[in-house]
Formats: sequence, structure tokens, C-alpha cells
Amino acid sequence: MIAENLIAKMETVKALLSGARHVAVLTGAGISSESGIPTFRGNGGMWQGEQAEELARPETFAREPERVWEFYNWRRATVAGCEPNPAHRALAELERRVPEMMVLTQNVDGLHQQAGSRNVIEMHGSLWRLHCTQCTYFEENRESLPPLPECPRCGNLLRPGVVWFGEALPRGVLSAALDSVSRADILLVVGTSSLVQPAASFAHIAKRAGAVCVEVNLEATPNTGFMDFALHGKAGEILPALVE
Ligand code: BV8
Ligand code: ZN
Repeated sequence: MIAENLIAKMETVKALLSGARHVAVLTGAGISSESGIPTFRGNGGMWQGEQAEELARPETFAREPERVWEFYNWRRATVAGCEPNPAHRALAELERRVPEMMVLTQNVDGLHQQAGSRNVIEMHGSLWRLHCTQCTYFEENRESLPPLPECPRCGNLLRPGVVWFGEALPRGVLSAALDSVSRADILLVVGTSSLVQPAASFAHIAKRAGAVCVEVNLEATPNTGFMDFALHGKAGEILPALVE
């Protein structure tokens, strides 16, 4: 059920989207929560036990690779059974309608691509990608993995193909994301607590470049204050209504 005042704001955003030339969409774990994937920081979030935030660090992986792999194998098994939800599908539909659109996702679940989005930048990597800790070997796979997967080329330990805290985003990813954000007429920020950098700065950059900034989130975030439109509610309800 969408509240009255929210509907009025959504009508304005809907009209803006229909005339937009370039739409950039920054997404976070909140867009996948209605697919059954736990978020990081909200209630029921994965990081609630501070130990989870500690697990997404290279130094933890170096010290306790089995414990980190247990976390990521659990994440892979959880996501493998999940489907895109109406929010992902609404963005795939929007991409078919606007001349230029890019989804910049912090998520590693691959659900945007599964929903049909073609222009997706996975800024924090992917659960389905593995790469060797020693050589240049990497692979995509969705199978269940042994406790310490080994590189078929050199026999060393494989690691999840995700970006951990203190690690730089993959080469070219940040520049491509910044390029899209600075050229956008509209930046949609969907389902992110806007706490993790560099993604949390994208709205500032888009605003300075003249974009209209719209936040779609269950609750207020540190960036809500300078959004042009803050549409607070479920992404799975708001996005389809913006694109219908
Ligand atoms: C880097 C691994 C530099 C993958 C993750 C101080 C200032 C500025 C920066 C820093 C600083 N101290 C440290 C840093 C850097 C650090 C950082 O930002 N730390 C934060 C915590 C302060 N950043 C980094 O280290 C980044 N790298 O800066 O490199 C560098 C440069 C050159 C050379 C070397 C180094 C790397 C960041 C990536 C870290 N990796 N995870 C994985 O396992 O997934 S972060 C983790 O948080 C996830 O990747 C996730 O994507 C990300 C963000 O979380 P959200 O997606 O926002 O999810 P969250 O649960 O927080 O929020 C969900 C929201 O959805 C909530 O608001 C909720 O209300 C809403 N919601 C829920 N349900 C719904 C909904 N909304 C709508 N509808 C619903 N149904
Ligand atoms: Zn190797």
C-alpha cells in the first residue's frame, strides 16, 4: 500500500524518467531483499554480528580462509535459490525504454542480469566469480565448492571474486561508474544504506553534475537530505509503479 504523498512524488519522478536521456541506477542489498536475500546492515542483516563485516576483509581471508569460504559458500547457496523480484524486472524494463541506462550495483548476486538488465557494472564483484590468489586464473561457476577450493592451474587457493574492504574496485569499474554518474540526467539510488565508499559518493557527484537524484529506500540514509526526491517504501512496489 503506497501512501498518498508518496504517490504525488512518484508521479513527478515517473514523468522525469519518461523524458530522460541517460539514467544511472545505483543499487544495494535492499533491491534483492524481496528476493529473499538478507541485507547487510538492516534488521536480520548479515553484518549484524560484527563478525560478518570482519569476514569481508583480505586480512581475515589470509588468517582464516576456511571461515571466510564458509561465509561465501553460505551466501552462494542462499542466492542460488533466489529469483529476481519486481524491482529488478522494473529496471530491466526501464533500460528498454530510455536511450541510455547503466545499473551500478554493489550487489554480488547477479540478479540484475538474471532479470534482463544488459548494462550492469558489478562494482563489488560477483559471488559466482572465483580467482586464484597467486596466478591470473579465474572462473565463473555456480556449483557448491569444497571448503578450500584450489586453482586448477597452479594448485594455490582460490578466493571469492568480490571486492573486500580496503581493496580497490576492479580496474576500469570505478571510472566507468563515475562516467555514467556524471553524465546522467537522473540518478536513482535504490536499496542502499549509502555507508560504503566510493558508491556512497555517487549521488554527490551526480548532483554536482546537474542530475536529479532520487532515493528509493525503506528508510532514510545519510544521503536522504540532499536527494531531490526521497521515495521511502519497498523497491519491489515503488520501481514497478515508476515504470508502469
Ligand atoms: C576502497 C564485499 C580504496 C562483497 C563489501 C572512511 C571514509 C570513506 C571510506 C572509508 C572510510 N574507512 C574505510 C573506507 C573505505 C571502505 C568503506 O567505505 N568503509 C565504510 C564501511 C566506512 N570502502 C572500501 O574499502 C572500498 N574500497 O575504498 O578502496 C582503495 C583505493 C585504491 C587502492 C586500494 C584501496 C571497498 C568497498 C567494498 C567492500 N565490500 N562487501 C560482499 O561480500 O558482498 S561491502 C558490503 O556493503 C556489500 O558489498 C554491500 O554491497 C555494501 C553496501 O551495503 P548495502 O548494499 O547498502 O546494504 P545494506 O544492508 O547496508 O543496506 C540495505 C539498505 O536497503 C538499507 O538502507 C535498507 O533500509 C534498504 N532496504 C531493505 N529492504 C528494502 C530496502 N530498500 C527498499 N526496498 C526494500 N525491500
Ligand atoms: Zn593459480
